[in-house]
Amino acid sequence: MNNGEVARVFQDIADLLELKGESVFKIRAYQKAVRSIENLPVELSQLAAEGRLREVPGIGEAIEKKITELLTTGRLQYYDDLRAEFPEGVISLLQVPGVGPKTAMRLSTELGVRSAEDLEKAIVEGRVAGLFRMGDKTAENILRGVQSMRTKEQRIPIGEALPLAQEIMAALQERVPVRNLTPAGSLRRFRETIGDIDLLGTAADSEEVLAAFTALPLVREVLARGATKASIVTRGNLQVDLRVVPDEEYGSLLQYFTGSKQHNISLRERALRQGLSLSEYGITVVETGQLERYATEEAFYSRLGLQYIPPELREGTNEIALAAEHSVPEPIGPADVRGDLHVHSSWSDGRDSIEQMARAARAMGYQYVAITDHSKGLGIAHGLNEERVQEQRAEIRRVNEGLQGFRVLAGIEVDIRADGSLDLPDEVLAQMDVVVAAVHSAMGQEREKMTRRVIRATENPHVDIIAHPTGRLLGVREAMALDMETVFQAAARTGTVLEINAMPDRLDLRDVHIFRARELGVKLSLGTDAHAAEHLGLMQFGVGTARRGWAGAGHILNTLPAEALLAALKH
Ligand code: DGT
Ligand code: CA
Ligand code: CA
Repeated sequence: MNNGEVARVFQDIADLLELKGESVFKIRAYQKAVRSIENLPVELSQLAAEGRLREVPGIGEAIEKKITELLTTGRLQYYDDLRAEFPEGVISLLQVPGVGPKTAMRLSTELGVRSAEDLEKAIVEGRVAGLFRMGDKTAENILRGVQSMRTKEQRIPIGEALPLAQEIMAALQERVPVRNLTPAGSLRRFRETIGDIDLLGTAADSEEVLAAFTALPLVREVLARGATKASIVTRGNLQVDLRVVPDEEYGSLLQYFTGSKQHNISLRERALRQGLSLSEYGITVVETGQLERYATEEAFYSRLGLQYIPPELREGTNEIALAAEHSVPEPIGPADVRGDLHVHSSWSDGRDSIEQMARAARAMGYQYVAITDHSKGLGIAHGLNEERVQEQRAEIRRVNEGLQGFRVLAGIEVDIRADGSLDLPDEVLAQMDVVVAAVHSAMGQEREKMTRRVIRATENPHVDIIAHPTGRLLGVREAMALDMETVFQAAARTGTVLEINAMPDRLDLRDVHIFRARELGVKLSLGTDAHAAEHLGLMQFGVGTARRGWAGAGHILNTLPAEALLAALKH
């Protein structure tokens, strides 16, 4: 069983305990374990083998036992017994927004509903409305929940969601006067995949904005439209929610709908201890019932005695405790990046010339760019052999002469062969400004072999950076079997930099890896892996991911000026 499967089991257990009406305390313990496991950069099986499960926050003796049983037998007696107490499918009903434990039990026992599809059918046939005193309205809410769940089932990569959100915002701005239009939800937090797009804005006339929104050409279906919010489904089958309020309420609204849900729950618990209650409308003083509205998030957090928390950090780990001590770390921002360290040209499989890539990088405000074309082993990518590397270096010298205040670094993306040796001789690598090494073949090797292979590459004195270290492609290819903890240790020991690849289908290292690598003192870099000039702008996805890993400018090598960067590399 992998971590995701184990987390799933504990999530089910938490849900079933909720159905059973067990103590919040007990339920929380499982939820905490779920979050902890989901964010774990190492496989549980590995920790179990090393007897280190208890080091994971949220894993105590009881949960350790259950994990061990799951890992060794693939089953859990406690889970099976618990499930047997409830009708089949009742857990899946709990996943539907708007369906709580009581409703789920009634739907299941009284109507025999077993799944979200069953539920939708029962609503349409009017059977659900008959079940509740509130009648139609409750059924309608649940139906919306089922529909929103259906579109959310396929999460889309942020690389698709962000441009779509930008397109919608631009179209809206063309049509109606709307201010402060911005993404909220997982998109603002820069999660790698997005369930639905949440947009917020302010306007004097919110109805006018919502009318324009629901009439946009890309709308396939309008799910709901009220005075301050509307939900649509796009032709691409993605749900988009828009909320529009007056300026004075913007901060409260933005805070609430940025989430994450877990962050908001923790925040609400803290507020309650201060006699305050939180909602999308603002902060209510419980004693007096007085509602305070907030125009900015800064003012909102400040009212709770907290430092402002950047959206990418709002995942409900320990950001609130740090904000209370005013010690939330300052994450890296887009303006901190001074150059791109992973860029291809038409010398291998890129589209544009070295000069075109350099000029585009300079236009972005960068001070340098590393041209890192593939090495010869990658035949399909027209990888460079020894002679072409020399010719390319001459071309880079020529381009540099024509560019003032900007530097093209002579790099290479050298292939790490199946045995961990490199595809170009050390003498050639020694001449380069930047050597990026990466695995492109035999990606199915078993864990130990793959780990040894990558570590061998880090031990090469010329290898500065390991690119896209895990090789995963979002929704296409799983990460290679790698013992990341050992890779991080090797990188720290050898002074090898690990890349945060900014291509939105890679985002590799990913957020939790960045977090752990940083803790172990690993140096990191950002690279877009651009194969054309317009890809240089993908850096924003790398920066967002770095922020989710709590990386500051000081953790990322290419926030340094060129000379300092070269001095910080291995050779
Ligand atoms: P997604 O859409 O699955 O990628 O993730 P989010 O985080 O965008 O979630 P979404 O769209 O369901 O809701 C947007 C935000 O609204 C969420 O991050 C926090 C807030 N929110 C939603 N449901 C709840 C809730 O039940 N309680 C609280 N406190 N906040 C919620
Ligand atoms: Ca969302
Ligand atoms: Ca939403």
